Amino acid sequence: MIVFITGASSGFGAEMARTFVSHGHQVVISGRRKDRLDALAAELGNLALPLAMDVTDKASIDDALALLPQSWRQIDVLINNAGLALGTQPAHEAALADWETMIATNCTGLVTMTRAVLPSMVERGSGLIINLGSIAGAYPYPGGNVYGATKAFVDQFTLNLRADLVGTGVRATNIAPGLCGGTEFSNVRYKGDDAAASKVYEGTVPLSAQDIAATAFWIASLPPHININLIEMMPTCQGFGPMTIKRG
Ligand code: NDP
Ligand code: 8X3
Repeated sequence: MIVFITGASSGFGAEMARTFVSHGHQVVISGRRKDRLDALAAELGNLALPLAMDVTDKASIDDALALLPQSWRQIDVLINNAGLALGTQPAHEAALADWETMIATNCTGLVTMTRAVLPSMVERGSGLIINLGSIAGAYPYPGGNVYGATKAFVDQFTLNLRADLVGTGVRATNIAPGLCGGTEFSNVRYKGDDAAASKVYEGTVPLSAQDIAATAFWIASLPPHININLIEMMPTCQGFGPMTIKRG
């Protein structure tokens, strides 16, 4: 298989690259930080191809895809993993620029990549798109505002892809994880406040990037007649908050 992973310079994406390469698959590892991609490519050997690009910039995506060598062009699996949360402030205090960046990355970036890669999958009658949603797309929490909304978009876009792709042989899946540690997700969300970031996981056994990578690999290894629409997964220690009621 040829697997194209966005956001492979850290976290889930890097671990998914390790998993697919360890099973003998070719993996395009993409992201903005070229040094990270080069280091991962050096670790993984010639089954990994580093490709620097920014999913918020269509020209950057187009340029990167145009650079793919001929033997890497037939993408079997696109994993739209690049994404981020910024901030935990309530809606009336959050920075508009943070909201715009989340929408540009988690929504616009994901659909731009999908639109670029999908036609050749349909033409070949096979392919798989795995999108990284989140439980934040299904359940609201204070400070989740636009991050949760972008992940709800991912959920519904994946289902609508399914609606369009029935009969084409192309599959689409949304993996929607809950609390997951060992990635840079919270460091990014708390803008480099690493103490606040690590507090998120204190006293928990969160999901790991390996858990997500194993899930993505399992989905991609299923026979072509099976489409997993949605996998929602949480660590056992995570549950749901009560409804908020302001009294008095
Ligand atoms: P990380 O911060 O470790 O990884 C995010 C990746 O996205 C990085 O490789 C980063 O690379 C890339 N990225 C961010 N912005 C861009 C951009 N504009 N263009 C290209 N690449 C970009 O986080 P995780 O691995 O934890 O998260 C991966 C995905 O999983 C995200 O979509 C996240 O929302 C989702 N998720 C995470 C959960 C968690 O608890 N960790 C739970 C549920 C979902 P670079 O900076 O080099 O561009
Ligand atoms: C990441 C999970 O609960 O921090 O998508 O929003 S959560």
